[in-house]
Amino acid sequence: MKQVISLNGDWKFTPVLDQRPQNNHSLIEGETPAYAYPELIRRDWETVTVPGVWQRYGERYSIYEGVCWYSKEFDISSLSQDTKALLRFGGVIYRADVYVNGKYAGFHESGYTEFTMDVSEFVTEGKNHIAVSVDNRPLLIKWPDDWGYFNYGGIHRSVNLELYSADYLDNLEITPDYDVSENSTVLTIKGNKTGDGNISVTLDGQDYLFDSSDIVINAPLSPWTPENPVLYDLKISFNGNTYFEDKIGFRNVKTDGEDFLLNGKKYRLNGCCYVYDSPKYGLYMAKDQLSFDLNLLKDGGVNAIRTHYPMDEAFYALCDKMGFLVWIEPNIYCTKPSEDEKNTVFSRPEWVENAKQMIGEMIVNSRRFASVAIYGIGNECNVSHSEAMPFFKSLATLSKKLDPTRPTGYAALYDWVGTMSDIVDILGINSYFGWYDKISDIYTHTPKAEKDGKVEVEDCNLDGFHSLMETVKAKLTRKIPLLLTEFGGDSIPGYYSSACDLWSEDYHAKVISEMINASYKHKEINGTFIFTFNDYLDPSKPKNGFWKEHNLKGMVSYDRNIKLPYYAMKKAYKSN
Ligand code: ADA
Repeated sequence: MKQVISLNGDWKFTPVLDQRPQNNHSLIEGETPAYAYPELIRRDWETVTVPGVWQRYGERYSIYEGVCWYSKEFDISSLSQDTKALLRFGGVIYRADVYVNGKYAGFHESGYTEFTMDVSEFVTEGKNHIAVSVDNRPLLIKWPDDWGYFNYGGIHRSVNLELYSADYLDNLEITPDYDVSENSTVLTIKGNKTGDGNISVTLDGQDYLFDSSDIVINAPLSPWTPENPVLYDLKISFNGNTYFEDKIGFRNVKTDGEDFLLNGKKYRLNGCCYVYDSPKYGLYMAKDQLSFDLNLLKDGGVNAIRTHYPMDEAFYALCDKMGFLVWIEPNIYCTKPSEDEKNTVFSRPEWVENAKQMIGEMIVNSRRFASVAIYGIGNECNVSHSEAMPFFKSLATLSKKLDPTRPTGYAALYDWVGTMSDIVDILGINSYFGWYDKISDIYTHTPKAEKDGKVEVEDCNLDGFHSLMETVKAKLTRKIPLLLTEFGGDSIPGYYSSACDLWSEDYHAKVISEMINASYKHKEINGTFIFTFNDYLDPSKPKNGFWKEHNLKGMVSYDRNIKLPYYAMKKAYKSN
């Protein structure tokens, strides 16, 4: 039997303002910090809502980096000797140290993936207490080591306690695929069955019985596509108890030479990147924000989304329902050691392990969703470094082992492709022709025309882009599909210019339409991902009077007001 107790809702919360060692998680090993005592009087702690980020709990936490403690009491109505108790955290950014009833249950590092902790030996029948210390500081290991998006802190995704007792089914792995030649689903289910009895699966009203938990179901159902995102009811039960009940879609994603294929046919990805950052919720992926954003993307003609880090289940579920193909990746991001550096993060065991852990958790959490199409393994790293290739090879191998049905991808910085085409199935190219090459000085980012004292109508001039593509093609070690995984420019929301000044929405719109048109000149390019859907907090941008803490490459502003480039995207994608 499985019982789920939601630990979402009110928690007690306090920041640790005195960060000397005795107060944080790194205190004397084996000793419980006072913050974790169940009986501690927490009169002076605040009541906050989980999921959430502390930057939204009050103005005073907006730039706080450090340790905060969370505490909650909960009841377990009945518990038997052999009950397995599993805490499931959807995401805690960044390090979580968990205490149950004052006992240390373990820790987890990396902020965007789901993880579980077996707390069977710590829970009791009746009243229980959980305390979590959350640390968002970039300490020893923290991918990425270069921050391109805001460093939020907190328990930003759901927390549940799962209780398994007597006969049960756990560790369910559900992978949907589609056999194009047979016109049939390939639903693979694996799990861990404790006890005798049959597993019953109901798919689209049809019942199937299995005595083992190694299941494949071929059913004559219609394939899922972004244009027709058909989903079917799936229920998995064991000895009369339900372990999974949701909608599921089936499709086949693969590559063939230079082509990206969906359900056996060449498919063009009209994509947009999505660095989720909500003015209301920060990193917490609330359903109303997701649905607002995804509706705008759909209406803008977008059929594919690329994210810079693994997302919440709610996002994948909505993409399944609304019809988006999704490229997800762990935040192995912009890591560029110079050639002469040795023992880089690409080879240090604790960093490598952490990267593999992220890939593993990302795939385990997302593989049941039809929308999830490509597993990226990194973004804009120095892949020519001698330690990079073995690192990325190990990530690609792990990805294939955990889910052989999905292609792997990598997003390269311009022509920094190394021998990546040997390792991944799809190569993404990020380039900003028509934008960064138009700006004279990387610190002030002054428009060239203005600097020379001339005002002239800006033209994008994408010659550089076309020669980049020739360089990339020459560097490929074999034929694989290419995608433009980032391109665009920045615009200040509400800055219009008939002369098409740089930083205006007009110029931004022009770059978007000209780049999409330019992509059609290269048959190897299977799709385009505009960077990015919304403006977002970006600490990596210099404060130059144009950027004021926000990355301004959004089709919509941070507050989700539509910018002119959104209409350019819509026009280009709807006419293709
Ligand atoms: C890179 C990076 C993005 C963003 C972008 C930019 O391509 O992958 O996250 O930072 O640059 O705005 O320049």
